[in-house]
Parts: sequence; C-alpha cells; structure tokens
Amino acid sequence: MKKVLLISANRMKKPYPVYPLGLDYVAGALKPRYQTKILDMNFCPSLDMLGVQVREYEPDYIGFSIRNIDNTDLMSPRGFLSDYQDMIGIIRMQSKAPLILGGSGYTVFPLEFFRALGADFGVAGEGERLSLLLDTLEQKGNAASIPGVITSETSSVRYLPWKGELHRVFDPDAEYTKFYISYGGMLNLQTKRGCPFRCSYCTYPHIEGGKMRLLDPREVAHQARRLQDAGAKYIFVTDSAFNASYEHSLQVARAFKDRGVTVPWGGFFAPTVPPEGYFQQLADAGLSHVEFGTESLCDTMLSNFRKPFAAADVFEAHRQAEKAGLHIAHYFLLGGPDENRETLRETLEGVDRLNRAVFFFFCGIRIYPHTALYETALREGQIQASQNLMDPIFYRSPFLSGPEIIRIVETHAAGRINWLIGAGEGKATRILPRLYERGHTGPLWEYLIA
Ligand code: B12
Ligand code: SF4
Repeated sequence: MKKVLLISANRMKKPYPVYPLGLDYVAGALKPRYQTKILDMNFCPSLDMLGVQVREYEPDYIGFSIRNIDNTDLMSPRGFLSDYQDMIGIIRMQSKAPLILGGSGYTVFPLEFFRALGADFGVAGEGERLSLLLDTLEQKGNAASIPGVITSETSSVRYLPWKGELHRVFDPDAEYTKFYISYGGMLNLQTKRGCPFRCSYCTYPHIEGGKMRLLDPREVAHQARRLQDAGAKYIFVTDSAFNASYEHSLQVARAFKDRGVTVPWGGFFAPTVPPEGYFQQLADAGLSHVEFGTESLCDTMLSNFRKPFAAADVFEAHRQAEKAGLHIAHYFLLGGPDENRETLRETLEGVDRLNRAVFFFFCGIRIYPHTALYETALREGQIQASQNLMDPIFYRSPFLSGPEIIRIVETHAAGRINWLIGAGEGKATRILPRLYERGHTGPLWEYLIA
C-alpha cells in the first residue's frame, strides 16, 4: 500500500496551539486505500527531527498543510512563508516523493504558495480531493483536469465544494493528540461546512463554500464523545458561525446531551437574534464560551461590512447569552470602509453597554482576494490587480488612520483588562501560555472578564 505523510506545518502557539483537524479529514478520505501518518510541527521539536521523520517513513507522497499565512496583526505583523520554505528545504533533502500543498491558508493564495514553495501539486479547497489526485497520479492520469488541483500549468483555480462523504480519522493515542490534551486540553470538531453569509472582508465562504453542508448531529456527538473519552477538557467547534442554522445547532446540542458529552465547548457565533431560550438550551448541553463576530456597533459600518445583523441585534444576542450564564467575547474589526471618528465613537460607546464580556479589537482589516473588500480596495486604488497580497495589506479608511484608531481605542479602554487591542502579542497572549503551563484548560479569555 502506498504511504502518504501528512505534515501540519503550523507552529503558531498563540493564543494556543490548534489541533490539526483538517488532516484528520484528509486522512479519512485516503483510508483505507493509502497508509497515512500525520506529522504535527506543533509537536515536532526541531527541523532536524522533521528530516528524520520524513527519512524514516519513506513516503510515496507528502501532503503539506498550510493553515496560517501570517498572524494577521497590523501592529506586529509576522508572515510564515519563510518558515514553510525552511521546512520544505529539509523535506526535499530527505525525500523525492511528490509534495502536495493544501489547507485553509493555502486555499486563499494557491498559486502564490505553489510558486513560492516549489511544490509539485496543490489542492485548493477541501482536501478530500487529495484522494482523487493520488488515484489519478497512480493511474498516470491527467492531474491538471481535477477541479481545484494546481499543477505547474495552472493559471487560474476553480473548484466546487466537495460533494462526497466526509470521514474524520481521530487517533486518541497519537503523541500529538496527547500534546494538545496536556497543554490547554483543547480539541476541536466541525458540525458543518460553509457559511451562507457574505461579509465583505471574509474568506470563509471561499474556503469552505457559500452553502451550509450539515453533518449528522449524531455523528458529530459521537465525535465529541470520542474527544472527551480521549481526555479533551474543552472542545472548540470550528464552524464559521455555529448558529448559522439555529435548527441544526440545537440538534447538535441535543445529540451532545444524549451521547453524554459533558466537557465544556464553544465556538464562533453571529450575533443575530436567537429564538427565545436558544442559548439556555445550548448551555444546558455544555456550551460555555460564545465568541461573537460582532465587528462594529455602528449600523452604517455593519451594513458596509454586509453583516447579517444590526447593532440592536447584537445587544439582544448578548443579553440572551449573558442570561444563560455563558462566557462571552466580542470581536471587532475597526478601520473598514468609511470608518470615521463618529462611527468609531458609536462602536466604543456601544461596547461600554455590553456587560461581562471580553472584547478583542483588530485595528486594520487584512485584504483578501475573493472578497467584496478586495474590490473596494481595488476601486479606491489601495491595491493593484497585479499585487501579491500574501504580504499582508490592510485596508485603510480614508477618514481615520490605523495609529489614530489604536490611540482612540486605547484611550477609551483606559487600561481595562478585558479590552484587548491587536491580535498577536497583546495582553492575553502574554498571559495565556503561563496559565496553560500551570495546567489551566480551555480558551481562558474568561479570566479577563472584570
Ligand atoms: C476555527 C478557526 C480558528 C480557531 C481554532 C480553534 C481550534 N481549537 O481549532 C481560533 C480562534 C483559535 C483561530 C485562531 C487563529 N486563526 Co483561525 N480559523 C479558524 C477557521 C474558522 C476554521 C479552521 C478549521 O478548523 N477548519 C475545519 C477543518 C476541517 O478545515 P481545514 O483545516 O481548512 O482543512 C480542510 C482543507 O483546508 C484541506 N486541507 C487541510 N490541510 C490539508 C493538507 C493537504 C495536503 C491537502 C491536500 C488539503 C488540506 O482539507 C481539510 C478538509 O477538507 C479558519 C477559517 C476557515 N473557515 O477555514 C480560520 C483561519 C484558519 N484562521 C486564520 C488565522 C489568521 C488565525 C490566527 C493567526 C488569528 C490570530 N491572529 O490570532 C490564529 C492562529 C492560531 C494558531 N495557533 O494557529 C486564517 C489563516 C489564514 C491567514 N490569514 O493566515 C483563517 C483561514 C481565517 C482567515 N482569516 O482567512 N482560528
Ligand atoms: S464573517 Fe462570519 S458570518 Fe460573515 S461570511 Fe465570514 S464566517 Fe460567515
């Protein structure tokens, strides 16, 4: 049987190390026809060890998973391309196996990564398609004809969401699984793929598809139970927006209860108005943390962002989540199209009215291809069509500069510990590693709530 080594290249440990869920699905699509092994660089101690593992496994194919492009932090930007180049340099010294790229970050810049890393193939979008690529290569077929597969001849990338089955292979005994359990205790799962909304700056519908594909709630609960039995102390639901289907998310919660899932869990939510009692029902099924993608509390900005809610909805969603006793975080994106002193003031004064929560402020919005913000930035001459956006470019409001926004938010925050400004090196990311090392579990941002 041919052997496939699947390497998770992510080594970012902030805000905490993230279990390489995507590779469980890729391995699930390859089994039983291919033998697979997952090598997680979060757990691999050095580049030398990477070389040793590649040499010893003697793979026929190597899959290289690219999750993060950069830390998406305007205040202290850090790109990961050179890290990946170093890893691939070592891999190439130890193996002649075809190297295939994939992953969510890869999907945003498939041609750029392909060229910069000198890969043999790439798979944009869902990695289940790797099975088609390998079968085609085995049969000496034409790989370039598979939608989403990138070869040296590809000049534009087109693909549709994967219509076949989804299988996750989870190994509770793998060393890397034990690493996540011992450090923060967080494992993750998915209940659906795709997001039906079209927020102007967001890549998720491009990465996962613009239609929801719902997984069977009983199967999701079965997975959650396996994570719990393996020792998970917290489960992160990685869906773009867990409540994008109220009905399905409630079915998942009920299935969790039926299956005896007792570990706390959380995920991303859109602050749309939920049916009465929604958050209480989720809380009864173990939901403990709600992360709202709020972005602004000014209706003009929310409509500029094409968000599926207005500021009043955010307050109502917050009220219900608070009533259910949940830990709440709101994420804000400042500096979008038409942001000015007035819109910013409205948002900050709105934040003052949200009780008992943590607020993450991202100042400056990363411009990604395949988004409406990209078109706006192009029209406004902030970027050129030929520009390589892998080197992060942040949208600039013509009315308010990035440093000005940061200054206004910092002044308004007046040192409040639950106001976190900037992504990468902020207060939380300095505090959290220490808490994990002392054995605390979960996302832990709730410790910042005053
Ligand atoms: C959930 C999530 C988080 C959670 C993760 C929690 C957890 N414990 O899992 C949290 C909030 C912690 C988080 C943090 C960050 N995140 Co995040 N996150 C996501 C999200 C929404 C889903 C990722 C996921 O798990 N998907 C589910 C799995 C099943 O899918 P997948 O991994 O993509 O794998 C599939 C395919 O990609 C492919 N595939 C994967 N690997 C491979 C390999 C091969 C060879 C092949 C062929 C295919 C393949 O097949 C898989 C199955 O179909 C994505 C956006 C998105 N919708 O994808 C952003 C995303 C991955 N995050 C992103 C970023 C930037 C970050 C942060 C750096 C933000 C920050 N500044 O703090 C941090 C980094 C954290 C870290 N330590 O790495 C970016 C990465 C791109 C970029 N700009 O760099 C994304 C893409 C969002 C975006 N802005 O576009 N994130
Ligand atoms: S921001 Fe959230 S709700 Fe909007 S398109 Fe992206 S994932 Fe969907």
